[in-house]
Formats: sequence, C-alpha cells, structure tokens
Amino acid sequence: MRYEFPKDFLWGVATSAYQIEGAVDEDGRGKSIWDVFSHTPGKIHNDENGDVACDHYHRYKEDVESMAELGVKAYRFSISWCRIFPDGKKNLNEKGLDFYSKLVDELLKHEIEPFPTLYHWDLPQALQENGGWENRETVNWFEKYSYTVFKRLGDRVKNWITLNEPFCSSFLGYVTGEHAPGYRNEVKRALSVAHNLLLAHGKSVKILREEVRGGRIGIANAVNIVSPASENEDDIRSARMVDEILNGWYHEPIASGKYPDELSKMYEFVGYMPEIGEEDMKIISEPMDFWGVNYYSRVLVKSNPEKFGGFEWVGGDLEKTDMGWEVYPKGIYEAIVKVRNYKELPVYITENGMADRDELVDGRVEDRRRIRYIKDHLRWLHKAIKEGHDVRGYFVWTLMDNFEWAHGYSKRFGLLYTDYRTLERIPKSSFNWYKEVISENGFEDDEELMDGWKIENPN
Ligand code: GCO
Repeated sequence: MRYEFPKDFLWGVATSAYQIEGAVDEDGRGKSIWDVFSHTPGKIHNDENGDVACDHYHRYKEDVESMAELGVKAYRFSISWCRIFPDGKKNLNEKGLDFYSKLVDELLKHEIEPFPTLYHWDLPQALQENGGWENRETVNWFEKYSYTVFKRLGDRVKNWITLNEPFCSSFLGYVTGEHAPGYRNEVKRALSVAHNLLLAHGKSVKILREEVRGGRIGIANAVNIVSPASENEDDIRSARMVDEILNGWYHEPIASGKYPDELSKMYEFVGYMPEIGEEDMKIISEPMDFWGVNYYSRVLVKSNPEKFGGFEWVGGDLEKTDMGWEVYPKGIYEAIVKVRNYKELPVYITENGMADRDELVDGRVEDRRRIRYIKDHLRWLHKAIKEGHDVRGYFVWTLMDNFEWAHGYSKRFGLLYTDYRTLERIPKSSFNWYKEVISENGFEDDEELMDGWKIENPN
C-alpha cells in the first residue's frame, strides 16, 4: 500500500540546545539549571554532562548540511535563554543572539524552515536562585526574553514553540526529582511551577501577536496515551486521573481556560492548588495557532492504595524501546484525536522516535527497528490525516544521538550516529530511509498495521 502525504507536509527533525550544543562557557553564555544538575554527582548516568555534548555550537554548519542532505523542510531546535540573558534578566548577550541568527540564516540558505522552541528546560541558574518557576517574577523575565528573541529573529522566523513539555519541567523537576532542579515529592511546588510555566506560555503568545507579523505559535506538550491495566472500575478511575495529571493539566487551561475539574477538586482538597490570579486563565488561554505533540508511548495504570497518589504505572505486554517505553504506534493517532478534542487546532508531531541499542559495525549502523518504528507511527498518522485531521508536519526525535538528560549519552535516538570519541556524525540506515520518504513524500508498505508491537518470543 502507498502512503502518500499532503503535498506541503512538513518533514522535519528535532533537537534541543542543552542536548547538542556544548560550548557551555563560550561567548558569554550563563549557567543553566541543567549545568548545575548535570554536575551534581549521582544525578546523571556515569556522571555525564552537556559541557561538550555534540559540540553543535561549533559544528552547526555541518549539521545543517546533514539536514539539507536529508532533505528536511523544517528543523525544530531550542534557544538557550542563558545564552541570550546570562543572568536570565537584563544583561543582553549579543553573541548569544548572533549564534541563533547565524543558525537561522544557515537554515534559510538551505530552504529549511526554522521552528525554534523558546524554552526546553534550561532555565538560567540565576533565576533558579530567585525561586525559579515557583517565583511569578520569572514569568516577567520570560516575557522580556521572548520579546528580545522575537524582535531579533522574527523577520526571518515565523513558526515558534513556547515551551517543551511543561509536565517534565514541573513533575520530573519537583516530584520525581529525575530532572533539574531535582526536588522530590514536592507536588504543591510542582503545580505552582506548572501554573507559572503556562502563564509564561500565554504571555509569549500575546507578545508574538504584537511583534512578529505573520507569526504562528504553539506549545509542544508530551502526550501520553493512558489506559487502565484492566476493565475494573478502580483501574479505570485511576487511569482517568493519571490522564488529567499528564495531559489534561497542560492542555485544558490553554484550550478552555480552566484546569481539569476532578483533579483540581482533589488538589484543592489537599491544599495543593496554586494561587490563580484574576486574569491568569485568560492569559494562559490566549489563542494560539497549533498543538505540538511529542508522542512516544502509552502508559498502563493500575489502582494501588499503597502507592503515592493511589495508583501505579504497570509495564504492558508490548515490545519496548531502549527507554523501556512500549511501542504503541496507534497512540500517535489517538494523541492527535485527543488534543483536537481539547481544541480543534492544526497539529504538528513535534517529537517521535525511538532509542535503540545502535551499534557501529564496519562504519555502518543498521537500525531496522527504528525504521519500522517511524514507519508504523507514520502509517497511523496517515490514517488521522485521511480521516480529516489537520496534521501539518512530523519531526523525528532526533537528528543525532545526544545528551538524553538523566540517561546521559547512554540512549541513542538519532538518525545520525554520534561517535562521542571523535564527535563524527555517521548516517544510520534510518537516515537514508527517511531521506527517501521525504523525497517521495511517502512510502510503500504492506506489513499488517498493528496497534502495538507484540513481543515475538515473550520468554
Ligand atoms: C522529551 C524531550 C527530549 C527527549 C526525548 C527523548 O520529550 O523528553 O523533549 O528532549 O530527549 O523526548 O526522551
């Protein structure tokens, strides 16, 4: 069967600043919370950090060449706030702005649409020392940062993403402690962080409208498909709550100016709800242009009164990626339908991809499972488009293997294999396959389209 995509479908790849740039002390860059967190012993696999990463800061021209070779129409990257304002506040660092301006020019030279994310988790440390996202003042500094970047790049950059996965910034940073700044079990603090992040989102949407003629803007939320581990009523109720914790909490305020009913009542009861100003929900729900969907997998939920929150995530019976995430391609279709139920906006899949145990053998990397993973997700995405959903683009996570947060360099998601000894980038077979898909604007495939990858030999 031929999977043909709309003629102007935007084929892309995605990265983020702290994961690829390196050059952390170069050209006036200030410290971010990820510099501090990754240098804190015991936080990152092998105590690795992003000091060098893929050295993209110095190799960006080579990397744009690779994107041109791949034939992508768009490149999603993130701008490091602490390169623009090293103290997060007032002292503008022109060299930081220059880097992103040069990157944009390089992309446009190759007719690649820049799709920058303003905030991909790397808050300036100086602001963290002032309470970080718990402090509402940080929202005002984010407004200044957004305004500055829009003014400088808005003449050439028309598509913008405000935040990457505010769920991760708030819950992994303040509840599980896996991410910077690394607090644990601080649910109330996580919810005020989430509220201020959503405010920052709404404020920068408004500034974009004023400052970037013809600009379009959205948010890139993680969207997990949450299913009950069984048909029993307690599991179904737990799954509904986890769906609100993971998804509703970061979509409903933007879509309809309110937090999810059931969960906000529960948070209210235990005194966790953040302070909500008179205008806050109106600011957060400032109309935006598209949903960015970062889709990877589903989560199965079982009720368990002994566990924190009264539920637990259980492993399913599908094949898993190297991250331990189930391969559930039907979830990309369900995620598209889900976000458009919150509000019927155009959708970009702003991240999708898999970590696998890639091996360099005689200078080559055969990553068939990644090709099959991307193909199966694209086939379900294609179904959503055929059914009339306005899906405008797809960004593979990620262009090159890079710093995978708490996993350090141990997880490889790239279409390019990064040899961390030499920093050479080597195209994997998935790079050549994706290049073909882009040039054909689609692909042939006759495999049975399954919801999820059943484990072939479970034992
Ligand atoms: C995320 C982040 C990326 C990750 C990718 C793989 O969605 O978690 O945006 O930075 O590296 O998703 O985990």
